[in-house]
Amino acid sequence: MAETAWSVSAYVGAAALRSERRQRPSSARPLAPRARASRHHRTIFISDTHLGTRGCKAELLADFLQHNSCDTLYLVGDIFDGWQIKRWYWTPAQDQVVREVLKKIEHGTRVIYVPGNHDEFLREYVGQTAFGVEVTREAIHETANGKRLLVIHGDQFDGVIGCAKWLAHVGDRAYTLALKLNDGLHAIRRALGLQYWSLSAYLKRVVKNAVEYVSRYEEIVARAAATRGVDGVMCGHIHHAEIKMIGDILYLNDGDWVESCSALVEDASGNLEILRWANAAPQGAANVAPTRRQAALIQA
Ligand SMILES: [Mn+2]
Repeated sequence: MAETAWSVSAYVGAAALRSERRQRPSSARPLAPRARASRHHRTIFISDTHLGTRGCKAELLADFLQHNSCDTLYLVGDIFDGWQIKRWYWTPAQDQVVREVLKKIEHGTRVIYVPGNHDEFLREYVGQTAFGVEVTREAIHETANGKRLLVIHGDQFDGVIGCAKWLAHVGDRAYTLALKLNDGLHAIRRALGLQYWSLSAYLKRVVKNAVEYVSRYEEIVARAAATRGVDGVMCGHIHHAEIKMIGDILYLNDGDWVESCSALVEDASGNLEILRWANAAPQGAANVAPTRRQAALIQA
């Protein structure tokens, strides 16, 4: 495990150096110029990017990071996918994601990394800072309007929900297959000039079990947060972005970058919002839609 962790961090370092040299045009497809201005946030939360897999929507994520700056960036777990280490898949766009994060650090953004279950090898580094990234088991984030949020990835509740970890691995295989089909569909739709649409996200939405799973998960996380004396909880893991009150607890989930391509952001007043980046696909250069901001604002 330690060896795996070492090679991944070495790889990230090497990737950053290579990227440095790749400032000139290369064979890598450049991102289309964006028709949007950059936006600054007090805080950005992202998770479940699953870098190292085919499912990762790295071009969209790199584009999002380029167009959204922040004082603090929380990486809320499953950023790298260590479960896929034998089938490691890396692209120039994923390189660029790493480069965008390092660029943010250079520009003064504080980056806090809370490892999840797919990048649990990084939990060995809890309490340390690597490449300017602070690694921590969990964090307490205080919003601009004084709300205290417990920041966790959220996989620790899988057992309580009744899903063993080995079952999650089996699920991961099936899920990877669904994502492959999804990417094929994405390529066809792109060729037809249609907007990004997620098959796996759609399947999850229509499967009743998944819905029940999500609501049970949300309640369990909120209940656990209540015992910690915080105002809210910020997590990821289930790939389902959300902002809602559960009892007295503000439940926040920043979604993912394999299906929904969403982030949770906080403005200077402490307002929280889910940003969905999927409809601003770089590939749709001729027809750049404005970023759809969904799931509304909440006065936290
Ligand atoms: Mn997870």
